Amino acid sequence: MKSILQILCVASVLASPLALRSQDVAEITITADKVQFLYDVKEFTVKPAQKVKLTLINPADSVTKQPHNLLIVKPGKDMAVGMASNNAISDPAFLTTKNAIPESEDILFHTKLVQPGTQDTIEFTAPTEAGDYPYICTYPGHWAIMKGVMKVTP
Ligand SMILES: [Cu+2]
Repeated sequence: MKSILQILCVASVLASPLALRSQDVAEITITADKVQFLYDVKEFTVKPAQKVKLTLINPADSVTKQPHNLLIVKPGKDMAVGMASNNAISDPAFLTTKNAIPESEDILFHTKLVQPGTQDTIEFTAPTEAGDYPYICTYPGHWAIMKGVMKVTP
């Protein structure tokens, strides 16, 4: 009888032949801090045009009950999109049906507004252009510190 370890080794070799590795889906999981407005992952790297599966987890917290989202924006546009979210707070639908996503052409990909104790997974194709793509939470007031960078590197 084969050991579990042997089976796992065989399975991982079969699942990721070297030649196909650049075509693999990048699976990224980012968890919001329970108390502070922070993501646990501040940076991740993908290849141009790589398929990406990104999950944002918002851990349950009965005290703060703080929702978060995650938006990936064009290089250098984190402040512009963040300011747009601050300005959108007067819209009554902003924190409900609009998922705290401001209207901006600088937003490339985004999760929904993730309530405590839930998560959201999005799938997208990374930009073809190499660069540093900021990601931010646009719940009003969070974007200045709740941020990270998706590096697209050949
Ligand atoms: Cu947030």
